[in-house]
Amino acid sequence: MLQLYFFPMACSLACRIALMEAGIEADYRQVDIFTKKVSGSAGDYRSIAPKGAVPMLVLEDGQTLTENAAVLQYIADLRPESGLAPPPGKLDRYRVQEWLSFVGTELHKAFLFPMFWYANDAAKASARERIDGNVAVVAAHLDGRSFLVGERFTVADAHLTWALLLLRFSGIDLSAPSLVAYLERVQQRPAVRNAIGIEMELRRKAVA
Ligand SMILES: N[C@@H](CCC(=O)N[C@@H](CS)C(=O)NCC(=O)O)C(=O)O
Repeated sequence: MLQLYFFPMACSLACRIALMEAGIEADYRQVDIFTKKVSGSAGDYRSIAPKGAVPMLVLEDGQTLTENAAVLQYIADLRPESGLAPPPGKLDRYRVQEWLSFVGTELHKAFLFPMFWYANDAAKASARERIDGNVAVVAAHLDGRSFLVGERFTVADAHLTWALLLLRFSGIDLSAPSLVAYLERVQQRPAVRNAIGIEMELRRKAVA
């Protein structure tokens, strides 16, 4: 069985959403990304995951895969019929990769790390200044569209859903009608709603 190393409501949520959308059972292993402790184990997470970050997927043969963009596409390709990623070679596959990269770099790292990880005030101010422009790019793209790419929910939507939830939590203005409608639409999906519900509960316990 696949194993997903995750921290509740961290970016690994996108992988849980993708697994649940694909109907793939997995063994979920909770990591404290601050102390690097894995629940139920005495060892240091970095001994199996040198980057120390989630998500990490352990494949059936024991190999590990990291980086949301790669893990999400791997999950999608396990169930091509799910439509979670268009087939390799199609332009829309590159569109999904384009959005995975944008979410992972311009929404996630460019904003959330300076805000939450030991940054000084100047770094925080600069990240805040930049994020509105990047959010506007997403809002304009979603205007008149149901999903980021094509007519179906893809792993790029799983990644964006997580990023928007974190941006909203951080007080970023997501009031553009296309973003409001998008967040409502994706959270009507049972897999998305269940994945978020599970992780919110685990997060509450983790910080209690
Ligand atoms: N580039 C990686 C970033 C992963 C990442 O930053 N994960 C965060 C949680 S959202 C983490 O585990 N941080 C702990 C750390 O970097 O020490 C990806 O896209 O998967």
